[in-house]
Amino acid sequence: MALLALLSSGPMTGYDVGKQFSASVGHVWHAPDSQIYPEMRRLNAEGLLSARPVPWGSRGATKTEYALTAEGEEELRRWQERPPTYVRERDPARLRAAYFEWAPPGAAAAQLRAHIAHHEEQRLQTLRVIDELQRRTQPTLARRLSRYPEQEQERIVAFKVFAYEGQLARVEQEIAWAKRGLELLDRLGEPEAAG
Ligand code: VNL
Repeated sequence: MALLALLSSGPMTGYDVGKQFSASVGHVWHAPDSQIYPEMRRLNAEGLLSARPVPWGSRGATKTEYALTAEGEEELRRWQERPPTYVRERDPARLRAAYFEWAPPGAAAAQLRAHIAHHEEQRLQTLRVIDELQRRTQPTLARRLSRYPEQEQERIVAFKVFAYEGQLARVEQEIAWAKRGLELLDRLGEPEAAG
């Protein structure tokens, strides 16, 4: 569905799909190139994407350009009607934290500081993405907006920003949680040496 959503911004070559995916929808739905290309072929075989050769360079070579079909658009609408599915919790940071009594001296605090550093980085990236979207300078979004009249553009931007605000709230919560963990470790101190 992330690929169909990306292609709803306009037709693009397989190469551009790979590039634009990671710079747009890939921020909320990560997929490696190794998954993208087979999936494009599958969506094409299912009739949700069309593929056509377009000229490439001056030597008569071609590259494949993919476009969302009418069935692909219908699939996007059906997807928006389906209830979301939720996966059961599998969180490596929470799992490790639940058993910090096994952490050698300093290891639990180091885990939490790494957790904070990772999410501080994610937070900055998310803020950069939100800024690009609000300025409408992000290339995929700019291209998408060019296909819509002005009065529809505002809600298209607002929905993208809304999604990243959810991501922002989550990373900020992770930072706050890990900071509370550092305080907890301070309060509890190191265990007595065994034996
Ligand atoms: C789009 C552009 C989507 C930039 C994004 O994330 C993004 C888009 C969902 O127009 O499809 O960051």
